[in-house]
Amino acid sequence: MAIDAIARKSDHWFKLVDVNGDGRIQHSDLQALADRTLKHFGYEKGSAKGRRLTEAYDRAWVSMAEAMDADRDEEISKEEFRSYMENNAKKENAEKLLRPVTDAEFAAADVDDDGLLSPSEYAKLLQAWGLSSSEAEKGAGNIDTNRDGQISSEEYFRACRDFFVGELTSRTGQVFGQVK
Ligand SMILES: [Ca+2]
Ligand SMILES: [Ca+2]
Ligand SMILES: [Ca+2]
Repeated sequence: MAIDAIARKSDHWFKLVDVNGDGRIQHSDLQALADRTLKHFGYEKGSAKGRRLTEAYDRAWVSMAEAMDADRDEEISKEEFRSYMENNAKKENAEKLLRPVTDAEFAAADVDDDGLLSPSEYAKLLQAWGLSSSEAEKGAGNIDTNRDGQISSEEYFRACRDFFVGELTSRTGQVFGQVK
């Protein structure tokens, strides 16, 4: 994939996750993102969905630090993240690294517990991450690959995976809002 496309995707995602806006990703950014998501959906931290999301993000931080924090300063810089995306983001690793996170996010967003995300449930998840409702709606339409009007956990996982390891297309470029 073109280096430019990877840099654009990396920087887009980075900005969403760098909650405190200091240009680096720390464990506290992921904790803040989990807290914000739970608050947005109205779950207590100690609820089943709350614990699941918090634990998934805590584990994600450990995996991310291991894979990306090259200088071991407990922070992931933009450069470290880009370098990971350029050199090490592989489809075959996505199942192990990403699935626990996407499943926990999916469960949090599946408000009516029917095992599927409606476009509005999905949009609510993206809004929790700071995206506008129109961006969120666009994202939902692109992830629903079988066009049944609902997002399955598999569709959600694949969309996130393809965002990280796939080509930058009109589908993958909108999973977390439009990549500029
Ligand atoms: Ca930060
Ligand atoms: Ca670092
Ligand atoms: Ca649902």
